[in-house]
Amino acid sequence: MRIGRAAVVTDTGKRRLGNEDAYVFEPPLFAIADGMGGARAGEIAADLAASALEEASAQTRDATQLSAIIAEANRRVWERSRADPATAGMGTTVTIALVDAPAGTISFGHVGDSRAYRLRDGALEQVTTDHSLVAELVESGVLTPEEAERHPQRSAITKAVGTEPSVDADVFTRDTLPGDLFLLCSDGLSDMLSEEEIASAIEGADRDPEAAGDALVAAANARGGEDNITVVLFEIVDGDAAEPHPEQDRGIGATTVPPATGEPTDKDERAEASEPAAAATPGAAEPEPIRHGAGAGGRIAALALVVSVLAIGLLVLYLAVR
Ligand SMILES: [Mn+2]
Repeated sequence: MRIGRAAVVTDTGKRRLGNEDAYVFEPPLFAIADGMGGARAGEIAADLAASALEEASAQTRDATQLSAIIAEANRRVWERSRADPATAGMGTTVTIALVDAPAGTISFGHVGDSRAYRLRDGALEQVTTDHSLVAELVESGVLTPEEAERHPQRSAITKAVGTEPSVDADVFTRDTLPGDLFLLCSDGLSDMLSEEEIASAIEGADRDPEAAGDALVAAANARGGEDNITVVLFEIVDGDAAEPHPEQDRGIGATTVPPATGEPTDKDERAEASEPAAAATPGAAEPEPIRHGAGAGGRIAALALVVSVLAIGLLVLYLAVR
């Protein structure tokens, strides 16, 4: 078993001025990061995290290392935000897929609401669990999955890389089979398209990762392109594991709205991000939902939703006791 064709496509979408998504394309390690924070902070957070993962990728070969490399990404984003008030509160999602072709397994490291999907025999299965407010409300029965898809707070996440001194990532390993196709994506894709639409776009491109990536981005933009869209696709095929050779490696800057400030999209420019030596002061703040790409307004609105849900819960409890 080995990695077959692979591709990455990232696009600003139709509403945002800049692209705050980043990715890592270092087979057998693939990752995406969807940054959040005011001004350019989200982009800085995503780029800091992606460059930490990229640097570690050559030495990362099994699931036991994924927590440590996410912790390092967290440390860099957190320390930068402590040192630079303009970036205070910034953070990023991280979703990593690490392929162990000889073992026939893929390990995932995950924080936030970017997603990993597996397409097998035409069926798309979400592999990761969103760390989001609406996912928690669905889990507790407050919202149906359909209500969650349309919920105004659907971008509020409950866990991020870089917003706290440490982060507790989901790390798990799944089996894989020849013929599986894996997709990592930011919420700019999964908010715009249903799972059925994602599956049919990939099948419609004959499961070619490059064509499928283009089709997915085009479909998300046709639906409104409300957020940055990043997709990484790779297939698992039969063959000699000693010869993994993904055939495509590219990022597309096909933006409908060009970045207004000439923000860097080249991965090499991540090197510009300095690493502050300032010591982190541990803050004991409760995790609070954070909206991608939005400032305090989204966070406050999300917090208000949490408070109102708690209030309803207390009311129900009160009535039940009476
Ligand atoms: Mn996003």
